[in-house]
Amino acid sequence: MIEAEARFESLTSFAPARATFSVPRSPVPELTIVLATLNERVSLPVLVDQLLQAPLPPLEIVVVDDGSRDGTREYLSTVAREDRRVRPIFHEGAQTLLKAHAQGIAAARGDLVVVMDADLQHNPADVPRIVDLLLKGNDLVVASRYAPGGSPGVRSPLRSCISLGAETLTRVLLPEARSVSDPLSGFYGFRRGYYRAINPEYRGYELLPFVLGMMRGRPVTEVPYVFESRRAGKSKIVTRDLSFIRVFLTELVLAARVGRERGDLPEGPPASSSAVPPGIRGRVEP
Ligand SMILES: Nc1nc2c(ncn2[C@@H]2O[C@H](COP(=O)(O)OP(=O)(O)OP(=O)(O)O)[C@@H](O)[C@H]2O)c(=O)[nH]1
Ligand SMILES: [Mg+2]
Repeated sequence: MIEAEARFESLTSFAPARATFSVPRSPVPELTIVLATLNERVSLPVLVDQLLQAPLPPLEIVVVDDGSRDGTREYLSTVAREDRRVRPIFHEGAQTLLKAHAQGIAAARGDLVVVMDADLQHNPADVPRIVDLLLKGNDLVVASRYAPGGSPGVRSPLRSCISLGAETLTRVLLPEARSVSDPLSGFYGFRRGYYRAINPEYRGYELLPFVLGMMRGRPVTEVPYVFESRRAGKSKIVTRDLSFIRVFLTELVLAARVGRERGDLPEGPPASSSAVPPGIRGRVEP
């Protein structure tokens, strides 16, 4: 291993978390919605109910919980017993959103995958639109706060500056991110056939830069969305101690590496995917 690689490995590795896979299996779904939770007891039940009732193809909801202490786990255990479409994966400690999402996708069984936050800042009413575009043959659909009609919501000047800096850095380091208006969106859907497992020790915040690299430059379709204000629970990502900056920078370098390792990437979508209607990809759907 060359020196730079060794340095990144040491930055990104830490003790493996113990996982409990509590998985009552439902019939194979077409769609997997991947959620990560850290103390989301108030928002999660509302989100799960809305997703289960939404006009969507047969689905499962995989929820990766990292040691929540506010009753989220108890809720998940109960709902999973009642409805086999909800599949919790329990970890003992916080392991970062990137790792949690990667684990959720590794457990996914649907040909289509949607990733979103569990705190209702991503509106479940937007999910059918993303899924519809995937069903029409789009490979990666990104919900964008910056596409016409979208909004990043109300945020402090500091938070806006942090977001702008992070987005700019992402575009500098990642060529695949340059054509996307919201390259750090946490709300997106893709065909699982394009996904390639990342090193399980990588940690960070957003998986989308990695997914962009895995798409091998295929066009990305964007849909606008409004980032809602958090109404319950607390933000976990932007913390006072600024350690998130180092984690984020490391994550971007690793994502750029995934984009460069093109020779190893899967060639195309799963056999079940439909033909792509001409002209629908690579643009913003109003
Ligand atoms: N499993 C797991 N989930 C996490 C972790 N960190 C955050 N989450 C979840 O990831 C989602 C997004 O986290 P937030 O802290 O709300 O991040 P954010 O929406 O970018 O920030 P705010 O706008 O301040 O809320 C929520 O569903 C969190 O519960 C983690 O380390 N592990
Ligand atoms: Mg949030």
